[in-house]
Amino acid sequence: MTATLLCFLLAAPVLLVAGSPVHDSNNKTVPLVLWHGMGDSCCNPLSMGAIKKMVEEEIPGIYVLSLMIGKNVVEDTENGFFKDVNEQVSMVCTQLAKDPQLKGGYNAMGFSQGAQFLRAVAQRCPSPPMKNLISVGGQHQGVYGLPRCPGEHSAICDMIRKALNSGAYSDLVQKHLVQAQYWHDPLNDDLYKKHSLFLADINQERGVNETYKKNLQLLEKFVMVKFLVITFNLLHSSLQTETLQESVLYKEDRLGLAAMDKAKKLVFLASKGDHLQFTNEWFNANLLPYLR
Ligand SMILES: *[C@@H]1O[C@H](CO)[C@@H](O)[C@H](O)[C@H]1NC(C)=O
Ligand SMILES: CC(=O)N[C@H]1CO[C@H](CO)[C@@H](O)[C@@H]1O
Repeated sequence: MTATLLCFLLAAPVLLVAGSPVHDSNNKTVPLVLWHGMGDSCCNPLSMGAIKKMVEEEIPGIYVLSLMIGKNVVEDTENGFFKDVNEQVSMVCTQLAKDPQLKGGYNAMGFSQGAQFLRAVAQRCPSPPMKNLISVGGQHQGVYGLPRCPGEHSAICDMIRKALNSGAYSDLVQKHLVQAQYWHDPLNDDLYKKHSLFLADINQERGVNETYKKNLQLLEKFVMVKFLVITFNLLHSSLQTETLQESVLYKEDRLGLAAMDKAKKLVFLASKGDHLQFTNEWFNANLLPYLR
């Protein structure tokens, strides 16, 4: 039998270079909310910090909020491994609703797991309105394996792999391990549907919540970036990739993606690099237009 999988790798910090922001008092910019990937934090100067700076430089006057889950960078990083995802999403919804700068709406950009978390924000929390959702290497159909894990966190990653392999769908692991909550073993679909606390809920595996569907339709664009090195490697394994249009999620229309596709709201982009590796030029040419 062949199983199907979409993108399934995790975060490595993105390397970018940027200068200092330029401010403009007469600005009509759309604020941007960033959600970092696994092993990363809101404010790492080599990843989210660099992206924030670069966007601020390219779009003078823009308000960029890089989400910190917890009280400081250490907590933020740990929470990316261990904090219940549904709680994280609900914290973020509260934070966004309270932020006066976001009242008129905002664009959202999520990296790796941060991308599926922001999709949950779009589906669950329509106010303030999210305009464009940009998913950079998101794993909207989940992961099955943790082949990449940020170097400095390799001990944590080994522990997580063990826990996932021994019982990703047990209640204990589900409740305490972020990656278990978007673990999707294509050979054990029933277990996934029944026990996945986060991904199976936002992907409407246990029944369709019309509110999720309606809220997702409110997006102006849903931009999905994939990284071609990963796709290429998959071709050499026993698993096969499928396009979003080939997926059951799309065919059963559990999220209204077909309608969004028809309305040209779905944008598929590819970057030649490995997971989360791209250049400033690629970012500016391909993603910046959705932030203006
Ligand atoms: C559907 O989703 C909304 C938004 O999160 C939630 O308030 C509501 O309780 C959900 N309905 C069901 C039946 O789960
Ligand atoms: C520097 C500055 O004034 N930025 C503002 C530009 O406009 C947005 C949206 O009104 C504000 O959120 C920024 O603070």
